[in-house]
Amino acid sequence: MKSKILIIGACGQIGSELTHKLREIHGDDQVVASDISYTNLDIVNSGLFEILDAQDPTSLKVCIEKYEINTVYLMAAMLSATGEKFPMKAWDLNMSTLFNVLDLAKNGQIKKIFWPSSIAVFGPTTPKTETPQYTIMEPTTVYGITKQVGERWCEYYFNKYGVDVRSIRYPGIISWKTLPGGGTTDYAVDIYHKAIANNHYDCFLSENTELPMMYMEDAIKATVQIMEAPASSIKIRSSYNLSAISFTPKDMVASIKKHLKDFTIEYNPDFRQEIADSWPSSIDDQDARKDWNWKHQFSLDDITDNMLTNLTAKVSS
Ligand code: AKB
Repeated sequence: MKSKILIIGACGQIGSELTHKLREIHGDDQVVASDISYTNLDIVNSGLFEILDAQDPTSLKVCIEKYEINTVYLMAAMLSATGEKFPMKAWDLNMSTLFNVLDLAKNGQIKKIFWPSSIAVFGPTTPKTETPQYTIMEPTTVYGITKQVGERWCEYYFNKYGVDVRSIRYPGIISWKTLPGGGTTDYAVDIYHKAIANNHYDCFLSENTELPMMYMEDAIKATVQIMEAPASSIKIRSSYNLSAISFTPKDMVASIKKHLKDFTIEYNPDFRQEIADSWPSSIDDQDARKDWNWKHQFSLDDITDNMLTNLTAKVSS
């Protein structure tokens, strides 16, 4: 089957880099990017683009039929920090878009779906280190609840209707091209921007808060890998644990100081500290490594090198 792809939420942090990667792999005419507004002109102007509100099932169906789409990457979501400010909006957005896509697949109009879950499915009662694939999951954020419920529905649609839906639990993702928005792990991107601009960062998490993180290139690699794997290798149809590295804000400071020795930081934890404290500090992802050969590449120092080099070049151009 030749993939004809729709990316929902293509202007966002992960959606935008995924769009470029999928266009590179499948060709520009095979990949339709979509979002609710023209927030990322690089994506809007670099190939097929549609304004699409995937909360509206009719608009979604029209778009799928117009381009004869058979594969959907549903990257639109309200993340953990913003979700706590707008709980019902987060619930509506995260759940309705998922149901709209799953139902089109149930009716045979879509053949394959990628839907991202998150480490936010875990909660304070989950084992904190090397969190296993199958464990206690009592998320305390609205975002985490939507991801946990979404996982159950993905598995249900696979078991009952044979829908080929694939998912990974992303950790915090670090990238320089597009800013993340509304997440608890966003500090790990912002710190590089502020290091270059001011040589100083006011951090909203405390210095020893350890969270699972990953560089964008690794996240895109995992996403492409799980979607390209034969259906028979995808043994988990809720969502796979996925891990690269774990670090604290203090570790980041040490890494940044190797390049900017006068860099300073101040810690002023806000409401996001409680969210971060409820999440694991490291993840056991042996199923992903075994089932579809997942392997990460970037260490914290690799990420720091890449972020500082690319952001500095971006600022000066
Ligand atoms: C967030 O911080 O909300 C996200 C996530 C871990 O899913 N980056």
